[in-house]
Amino acid sequence: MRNGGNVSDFDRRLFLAGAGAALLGATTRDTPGHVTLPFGNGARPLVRMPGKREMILLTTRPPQLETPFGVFDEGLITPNDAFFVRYHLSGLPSEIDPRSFRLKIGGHVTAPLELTLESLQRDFPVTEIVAVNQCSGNSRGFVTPRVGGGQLGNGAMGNARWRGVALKHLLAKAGLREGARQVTFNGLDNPPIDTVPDFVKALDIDHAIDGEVMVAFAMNGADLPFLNGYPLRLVVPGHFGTYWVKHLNEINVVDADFDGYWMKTAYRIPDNNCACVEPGTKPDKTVPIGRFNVRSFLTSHADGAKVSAGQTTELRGIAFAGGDPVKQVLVSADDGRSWQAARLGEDAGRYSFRPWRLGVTLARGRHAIKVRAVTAGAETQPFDARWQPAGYMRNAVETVQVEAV
Ligand SMILES: Nc1nc2c(c(=O)[nH]1)N[C@H]1C(S)=C(S)[C@@H](COP(=O)(O)O)O[C@H]1N2
Ligand SMILES: [Mo]
Repeated sequence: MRNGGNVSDFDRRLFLAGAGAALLGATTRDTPGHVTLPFGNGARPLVRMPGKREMILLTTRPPQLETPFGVFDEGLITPNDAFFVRYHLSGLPSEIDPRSFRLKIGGHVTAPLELTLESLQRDFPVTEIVAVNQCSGNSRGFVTPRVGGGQLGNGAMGNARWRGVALKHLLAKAGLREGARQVTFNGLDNPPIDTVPDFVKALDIDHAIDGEVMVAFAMNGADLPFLNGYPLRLVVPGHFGTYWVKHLNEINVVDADFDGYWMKTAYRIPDNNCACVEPGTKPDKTVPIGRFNVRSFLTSHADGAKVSAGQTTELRGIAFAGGDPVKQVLVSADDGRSWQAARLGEDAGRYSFRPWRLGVTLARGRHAIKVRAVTAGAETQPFDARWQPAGYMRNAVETVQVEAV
C-alpha cells in the first residue's frame, strides 16, 4: 500500500493470535477499570482491544466500544485508538490481505470494476474531509421511557480527518447506466447464520455522486484501524454512522429502491418534522434515517465536578450538526435562566466538531450548566427530549451539575 508506512500486521490481523485472547478477556473480571454511565444499568467495564486504548465495553461479540467522554476534551479530532466501534454481525473477517483485497463496483453500470487498494489510491483524485461519525443510537441510554437497543452514553461519536476517493469518481469510471436509482454498499463482515440479513446499506444516486460521499482508506493520517473498517470504509458526511459501511468491498448500482432489511426495516425514523412520536407509541409512517440533528456538549466538566468558587472557570465543549454550520453556542450556568454566547474555536468545516469555550465565575454552591447550539439555518436543540421507539437522534439540551467550592 502506498501509505503502507502506517499499516501494521497487527491492524490487519486483528482476530488472529492475541486478538482472540483480548476479546475473550473482555470481561469485568479481567479488566482494571469500570465506569458507570449515568442511567439505570449503566455499569460498564473498560476494556482494551487491539488498536484501541481503554474503551467502554458495550458488547464483546461483535465488538462494540464507546469512547470515554473525557477524550472529547482533548482535542477537535478523536484519536484512532479512542474512536468508538459499532458492529451488527459477529462474522468479522479474521484477516484482510491488502494485496489480494478488491473493491468491486458493479450492477447497473457499463463497465464493472475490480480495484486494488493500490489502484484506488493511484488512479483517482484523493481528497480529505473532517467529519463526525455518529451512531444513530448515540445517547440511547438516556432515553425515557427507555427503549431497546445498545444502551449507549454519549460516546458513540467521533470526529476524524478522512482521506480517500470521492465515490463520484469511481461511479463515473464504472459508468452509470440509464435508470440508476440507488447504490448499495456491503462489507466483508457476515451474519453468523443465514437467517440474519447481511449488513447492506443504500444511498440515492444523487447523494452517492454529490462529491462528498467518500471511499476512505485513511483516518487521521493512518490506515483505518481494523475495528473502524480497514482497509476501506464509506464516509457519508453529515449522515448517521449506519451508512458508513466498514471493510467496504462491494458497491452495487441498482435501478430500484433497495429493500434489504437494514434499509427497509431497520434504521428508520418517524416521517415527520421532529422524527418523534408520543412516548410509547409507534409511528404510522417511517423513512430511512438521514442527517444528524444539531447537538452540543460540555466536555471540560463531568457531572458532579468541583470548581473554585469566585474564580474564572473555563467551560469548554463541542457542537456539530448534519452539514448546516454551527453558528452559535449558547451556555447557561444557571439552569437555563440566562444564556451567554460562547467563543467558537477552530472551524474545520461544516461536518466537523466545532469547539467552543466560555469563562464563567461561579458563586459557592451547585450550578446546572446547559449548552445549546444553533446552526446558520436556525436549527437548534430542544429542551425536552423527543422520543421515538428506536431511541435514535437524541439531541436535547443536556445538563451538567458542577459544584463551586
Ligand atoms: N461492515 C459494517 N459496517 C458498518 C456497520 C456494521 O455493522 N458492519 N455498522 C455501522 C454503524 S450502525 C455505525 S454507527 C458505524 C460505526 O463506525 P465505527 O465502528 O467506525 O465507529 O459503522 C457502520 N458501518
Ligand atoms: Mo450505528
